[in-house]
Amino acid sequence: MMKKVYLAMSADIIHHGHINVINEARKLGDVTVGILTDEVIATYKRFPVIEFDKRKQIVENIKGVNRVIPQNTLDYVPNLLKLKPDYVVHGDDWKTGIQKEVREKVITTLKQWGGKLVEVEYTEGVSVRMLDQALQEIGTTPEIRIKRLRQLLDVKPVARFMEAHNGLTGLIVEKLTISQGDLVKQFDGMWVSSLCDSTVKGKPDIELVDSSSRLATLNDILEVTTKPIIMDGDTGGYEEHFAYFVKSLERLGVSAVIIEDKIGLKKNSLFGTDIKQEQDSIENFSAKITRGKQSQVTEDFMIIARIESLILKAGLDDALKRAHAYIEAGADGIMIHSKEREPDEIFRFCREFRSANKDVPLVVVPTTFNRARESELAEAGANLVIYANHLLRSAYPAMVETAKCVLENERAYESEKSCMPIKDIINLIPGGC
Ligand code: SPV
Ligand code: MG
Repeated sequence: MMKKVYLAMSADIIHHGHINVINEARKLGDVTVGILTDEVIATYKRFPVIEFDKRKQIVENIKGVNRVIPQNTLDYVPNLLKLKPDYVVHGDDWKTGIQKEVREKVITTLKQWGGKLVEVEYTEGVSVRMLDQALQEIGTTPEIRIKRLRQLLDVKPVARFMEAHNGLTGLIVEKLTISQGDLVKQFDGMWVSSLCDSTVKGKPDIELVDSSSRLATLNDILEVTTKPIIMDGDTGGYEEHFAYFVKSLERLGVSAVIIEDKIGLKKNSLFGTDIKQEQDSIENFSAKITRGKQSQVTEDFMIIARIESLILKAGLDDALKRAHAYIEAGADGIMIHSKEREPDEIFRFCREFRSANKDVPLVVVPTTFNRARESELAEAGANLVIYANHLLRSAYPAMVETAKCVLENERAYESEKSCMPIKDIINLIPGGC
């Protein structure tokens, strides 16, 4: 009987290193390839360029591959237990680094039935990381980027967005990755906050920064990034103006706008009831959402309705009633906000909302209830977590400290220890020399 051989890959970018591994595998027997699902790739790497069904089709057509099955976890074990292969084949590049633990589990699992891990010499000169970087440099198009948010929400239990307020912070959110166990973690996209966009311009967060200026900020971020962007649209302004704004955002490739159900001079929600803030009527706000939806050109753009009932102490029932009304009016998602230190009211809203509505994406912004973990928010029913102001809030105190230090010492020498080296700043953005 032919020996059973298993190998796994994401197959998002295929190069001759993969073909080498498959060639070695077919010498050993009947080859099953496990293709990592979109969900796994999006969780441990970045959003796949090619979707699962297409990747499956490509690999099925490679010589030597007998069948393709999905691999639903980074961990091989569930598929190994199903297939009980005689051999697992992999490149020998996973002995160190983030895949080390995955490898060890493969070895111990195979031992149960006398199976063996066969490691093929790593093909020098190709690296998915290198190709990935090249892809990132090519950039993206508005059409591809705009869809990315809906795709993310489809495949990830909870998406993670960080604020960006200029090109540089956009680059941080775009590029920063950290390794933790099996996972490579990164942010899924950017939130263009009205608070941060106003504050960096030295202005209050009261819809004073006009839409041309907000779009200019967006453009700076769009120019140097590829991840999806969610725009903080404040109240959306007049219905008639909102309709134009939606079209502008779509044209640029922004994935979603979030508008909040307040009227009058908008104030930042985190003032809560300390100042006068007024919530819009359900009828008016619903009409604004409907108008926005009617004006959009693509199917992909999302209008997310932000509910201020908890901020304004109007209660959970009011928040839930509004959520259902806004969805009825066409909203593609709901954002629920709170300024409580404890996440209880947010959890309660999420659970109640989810029990009545299984599908509509739910966004939370844990600025004050910052002890709530992403996993807990997801478990309660949230799909998207936004860290709304953290890059700016951490940068400002650092800048003030440096400025103070120069004033105190009447020279810059003492401040150097808190500054990055000149060599690093001039090389930070490639292409400068
Ligand atoms: C923003 O980031 O501008 C927001 C979130 O709208 S909050 O500041 O909490 O209102
Ligand atoms: Mg805002």
